[in-house]
Amino acid sequence: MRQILSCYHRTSAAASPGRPGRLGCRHQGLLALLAAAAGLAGCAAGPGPAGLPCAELPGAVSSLPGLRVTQSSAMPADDKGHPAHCLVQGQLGERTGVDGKRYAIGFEMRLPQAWNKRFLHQVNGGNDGVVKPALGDMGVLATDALARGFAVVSSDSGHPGEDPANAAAGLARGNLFGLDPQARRDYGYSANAAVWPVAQALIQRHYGEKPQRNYMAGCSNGGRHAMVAAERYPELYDGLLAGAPGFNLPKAAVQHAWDIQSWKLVDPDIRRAFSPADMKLVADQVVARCDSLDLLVDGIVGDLKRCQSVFKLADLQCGGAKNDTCLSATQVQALGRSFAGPRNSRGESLYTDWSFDGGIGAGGWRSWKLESTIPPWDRNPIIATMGAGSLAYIFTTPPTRVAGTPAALVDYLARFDFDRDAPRIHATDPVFKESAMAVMSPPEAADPTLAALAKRGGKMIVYHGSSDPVFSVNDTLAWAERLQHKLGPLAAGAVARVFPVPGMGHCAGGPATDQFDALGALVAWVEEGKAPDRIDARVNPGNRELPATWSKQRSRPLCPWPQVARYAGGDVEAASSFRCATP
Ligand SMILES: [Ca+2]
Repeated sequence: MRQILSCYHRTSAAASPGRPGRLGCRHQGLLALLAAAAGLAGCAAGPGPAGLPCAELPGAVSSLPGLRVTQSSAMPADDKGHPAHCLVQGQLGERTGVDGKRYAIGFEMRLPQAWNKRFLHQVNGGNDGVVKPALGDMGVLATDALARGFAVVSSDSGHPGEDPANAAAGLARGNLFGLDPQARRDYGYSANAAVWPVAQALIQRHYGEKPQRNYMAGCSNGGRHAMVAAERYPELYDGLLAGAPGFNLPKAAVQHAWDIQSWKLVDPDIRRAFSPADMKLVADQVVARCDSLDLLVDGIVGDLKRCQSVFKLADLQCGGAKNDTCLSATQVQALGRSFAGPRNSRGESLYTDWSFDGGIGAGGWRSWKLESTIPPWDRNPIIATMGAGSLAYIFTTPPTRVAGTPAALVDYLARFDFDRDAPRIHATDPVFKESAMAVMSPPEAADPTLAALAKRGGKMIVYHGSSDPVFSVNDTLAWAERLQHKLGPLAAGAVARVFPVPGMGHCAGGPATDQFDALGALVAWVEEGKAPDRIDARVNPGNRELPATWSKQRSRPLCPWPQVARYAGGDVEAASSFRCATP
């Protein structure tokens, strides 16, 4: 790989006389290691002309071992703001797993003609397994990264999604790759290290120079990827954007089993444990009790932390029979149990607790916690078992085989034993030499320093919906507090800032100002040294879950934890009337 990069280096220098290459020796050594990890070796096709057109890119990288480009097409500008670009698709590191199945890292890269000289490594949600379009669309951004001129790469993290045979059996989301340890590792972290140098090679071949800045961005599992990369591959990225980071994903899957068992205290059919009206009642009560803690009654719980000691779930318990204005005693018990988080019989926490916030009555919360469908959509009953297959196949060692029917998946979660089964997310065996937690989490998650990222001047922005039902905002805020405690608030804030989004669910949605330019804020921080003291956010006017009393133009600053938005006078619908302050 050292040779490969020398080739690119020479190519670049030949194309741009007088512009010195920026590839340092330290980088070469690192990339050689990464290339070795990715199974790449040897030299590319040799020095060639820089700025190769799209059609010539496959030939230019064809001798990279392990890389097979399947398509390279010039794409026209579209009506969604995307510029004309070169679309490259391919497979990397094709191999046979210990389960006898074929694996490869599928990827695509989009290289815009009008390039802003930045690279964005898009990391995706769910269980991966799908090469999502490399657009750099985060859900909270009005303009995606490709439309901004980034060269964007996206991958499936090394495994296929739906296996037709599994889909026929009703098993959701292609979890069977968890039977292969390399596929687990690729999903956890190593696919990103394999894709990065390929993306760099395509950029250098297409533009004749390497990117001036490298970024990574994603939400949910993608946010997890970014937090993992910040620790495992800090040399590769100048800036990382981590939305709703599921950096303890196996633990969050344990929570899923805990939730199912909690809801079953109320009703064997978990959909009926809480009606939409019941959850709206809870959310309304949270807002009623906590809205004013941030000193402005505006339907937003800005002071999330104080809210947790002020809001009392037990206040909602019916004095007599259950009716529309209260919860049954069992409902109060079940919801309290869920929000307290999973524990084993010794009382040890197995994940984290959760925050009561104004968005927990929203449809997204319900969909993840109580009521959702799994494929095949037309045949399965509505039921929330999205994490069951993941917990069974990917996050326990050895993998647990469960039937793919909704009933079997619910049964697996309902029988999950928090003493016997939960420790298996930390377990290893001769085949799976890394535990699921080791594969999926940042190595220093429990004691973060971000030392290597900070040393090179890298930056990370994290955002997280306060009503996220999938990954608890409390887990992310506790991580921020550990970092601040470890480094001191100033040093911590110089490398990473965490922005809770009041009312927002998982990655977007809910009664929230969920549209904000976190990517632009990251670029300004990395490239201009403008640290994000606030990120102004606005509502999506088409969001049907916005309270009727809110302006469709409402905006608010998102504030770096532990600060909260304080009203400072003026239009209550405008972010400019607020400042971030420590409560
Ligand atoms: Ca308020």
